[in-house]
Amino acid sequence: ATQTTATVDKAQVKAFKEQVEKHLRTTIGTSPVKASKLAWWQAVVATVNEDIFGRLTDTQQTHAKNDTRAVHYLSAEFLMGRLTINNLTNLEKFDVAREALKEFGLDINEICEEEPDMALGNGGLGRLAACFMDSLATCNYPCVGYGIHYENGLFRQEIRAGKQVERPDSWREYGCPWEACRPESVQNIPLGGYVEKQTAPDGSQCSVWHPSSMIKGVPWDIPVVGYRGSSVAILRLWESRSTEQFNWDVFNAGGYVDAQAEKSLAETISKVLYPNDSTEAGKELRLTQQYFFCACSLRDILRRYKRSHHNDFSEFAAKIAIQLNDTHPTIAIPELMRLLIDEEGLSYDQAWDITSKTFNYTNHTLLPEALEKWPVYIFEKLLPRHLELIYEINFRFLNGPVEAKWPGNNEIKSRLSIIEEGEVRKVRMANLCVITSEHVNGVAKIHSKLVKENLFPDYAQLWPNKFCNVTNGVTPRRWILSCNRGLAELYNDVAGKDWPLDLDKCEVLKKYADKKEYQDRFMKIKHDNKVALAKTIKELTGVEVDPNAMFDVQVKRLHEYKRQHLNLLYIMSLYKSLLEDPDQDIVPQVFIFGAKAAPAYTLAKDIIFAINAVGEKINNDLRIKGKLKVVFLPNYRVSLAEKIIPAADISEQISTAGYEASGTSNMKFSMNGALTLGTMDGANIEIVEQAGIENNFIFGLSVDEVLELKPRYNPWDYYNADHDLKAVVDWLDSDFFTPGQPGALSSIKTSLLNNGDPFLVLADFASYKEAHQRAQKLFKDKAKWARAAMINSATMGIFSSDRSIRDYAENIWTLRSQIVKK
Ligand code: 26W
Repeated sequence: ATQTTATVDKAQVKAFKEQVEKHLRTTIGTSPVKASKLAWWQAVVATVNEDIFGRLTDTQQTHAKNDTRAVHYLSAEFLMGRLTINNLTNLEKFDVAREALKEFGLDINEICEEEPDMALGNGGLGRLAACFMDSLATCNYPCVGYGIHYENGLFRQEIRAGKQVERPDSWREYGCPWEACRPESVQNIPLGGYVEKQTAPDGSQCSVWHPSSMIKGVPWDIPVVGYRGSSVAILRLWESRSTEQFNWDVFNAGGYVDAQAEKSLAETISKVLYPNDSTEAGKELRLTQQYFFCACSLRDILRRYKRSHHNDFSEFAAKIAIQLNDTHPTIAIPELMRLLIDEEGLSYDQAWDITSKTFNYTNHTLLPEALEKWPVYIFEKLLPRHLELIYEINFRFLNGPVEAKWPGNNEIKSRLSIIEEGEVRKVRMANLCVITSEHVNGVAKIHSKLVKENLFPDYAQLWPNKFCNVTNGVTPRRWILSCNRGLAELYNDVAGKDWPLDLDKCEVLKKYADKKEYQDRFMKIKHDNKVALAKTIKELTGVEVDPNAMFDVQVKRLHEYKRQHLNLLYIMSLYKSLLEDPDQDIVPQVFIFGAKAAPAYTLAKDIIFAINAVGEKINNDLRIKGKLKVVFLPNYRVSLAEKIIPAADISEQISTAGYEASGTSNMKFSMNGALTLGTMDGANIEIVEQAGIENNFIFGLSVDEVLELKPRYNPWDYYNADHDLKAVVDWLDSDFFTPGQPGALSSIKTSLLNNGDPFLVLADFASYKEAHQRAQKLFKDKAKWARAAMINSATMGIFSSDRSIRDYAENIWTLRSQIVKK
């Protein structure tokens, strides 16, 4: 966040100053002379909270009074990042706060650096949930976000000798001043034990669950402030604690001490976020986490519903919509069935009628290894009653709709079954979601098509209208207004001040895209952002980079399908050609990476090591005269993204076509005036539909071409046919980049040649190189580049998450926005 030139109301500054000083003394217990930066930050938050909590109460009272339908967004991840600048911005108090702190001799950006990121998510899916909360609040939709109050968020990444080292991230070690504990809404959640079959007097069978333990769920509320304070939504995160009767068996046997020791087990549940963003390890604790937060959330929803409807459940589906953010909260389905049948006394049919009208499911990935399947034996141990209900749902589905459509077809039945037969029988969570949900959506047009046609083709025949698309979006409040104040001011000038609420307004900038004055202003903003990033790069890595060079950025989780190694191979080939001809006239370039690897994903970690090793060599090679730099920024996270994205010239979006469901950083980069160098995958397709393919650098195989090539693909053909490619792949086997350690980078070569190059890196290499040449050529023409960058930024209106949320509200939730009364 940089300076704005807008004049600020003196009286407001004075009032803010007084509030901060008051909180510094009376809330934090210090004084302006001895306060640390952390204390100042805490006092600023306390000041902002005075505004927020009143609006929160207004919002909740309005919705309660009108008994409005609401959406409940269930997500195992919410990657909120920092909240201070965002909340100040949304309350339109940023400039006031900046001036007030300046009068204390403080720099607001420095003070706000004290805030730890709330990194309760892995990547795209978690950040999407956070953008959606911002849009739900801004668009005044009645909603609650439900998730887990992890004690440790995604690990902090350190780079030691080029390698990733994971460190715990205790984001609330010194308390989080935004959250409020709500002891009045604590829940008790049963777990384990066995199911007893009982025969009722009328001869019917019923099941009674005797759980073996009970866990306490403590809710922490984080207010989410809508833009211009329209409404304040709630993010409710559940923390697990032990109950006194945590383990009845042990307790009853007189095991007082043993039972105390077992306390830690209950408290383990919300301890740590699983750092995998693709492979599912099938860990018992992970299923327990999922069940724990879903069970707490459903009880919370039921409690609120019953406040106005008592035991009449006929209105339930009319009042409650639940969105499942991927399959992680699927267990909410049998849990709602169980609550309605076992606790509320409804019949199976009544419960199913309600449940199947309440849930919707968003799919975020086609990667087979990411589709959650839980071994039946884990269910038997932890959730025996839920397993019984899953069997019942499955039995009725297979013998009802499936038998009717495909009589006697056992092959189709085994494909559609919730249960996967095999040595270890498994529960397929995605199948349970599709069978139960009213709507199933993908997250970009191409992805939704693949979900329907390739992932669930049989279900699509059964229920063609169940499947739909909602293309992802990102909040322009955080991703332009808060993080790129220079660009925000430009938009204020050309589009008026309402563009953060209606991003389509930014399209007027297109009219100025040929005007030198505006091109210069646009590129000056970019340059200033690059100067600021260069400073950050120097601080974090010690590497000096020239802000006049082209900043080429790839920041995202490290995964083979995202192909950071394709980028690396290209850098090596560029370096090779510079060594061969150091005087060639190329645009100076800085390649910037940020990426965390799942701790057990060895090849991903090897790629991080390779980027650092190649970077080390290149950055210190005087022969190439600084024309090329490679930096790996450690610990990529939301707050770092806010510094990197506004400074990018090129946005690398180079996944194998068909593998990146949508991508969301691609949207943030374009909004901030970067040109996309990418494949026709995910939302890239829709981005170039808006901005023009001629204003970006598209390369590589298309989805159809990938599907066609894959079965007969042989990476050796490409390796043997392309001299340059062969040379750089072989370079990985030498000790050129890792002196004294030959073979330290060989695993990448092995995966590309001996393991069949599953993501077609070699097949796309030549095309990728050619796209880079186009980018270089355009970068030399400053006016043309500026024009393309401006058109990209100006045409991203549809990628506001407000549009996504309105799509959900209209097509999936049938939810109306509500005006909040003071
Ligand atoms: C191990 C369990 C697991 C599996 C998958 C954890 C997390 C996942 C996520 C689906 C990974 C993820 O974040 N997917 C991304 O979701 C974004 C938001 O829709 C999309 O933009 C990305 O393309 C997709 O990879």
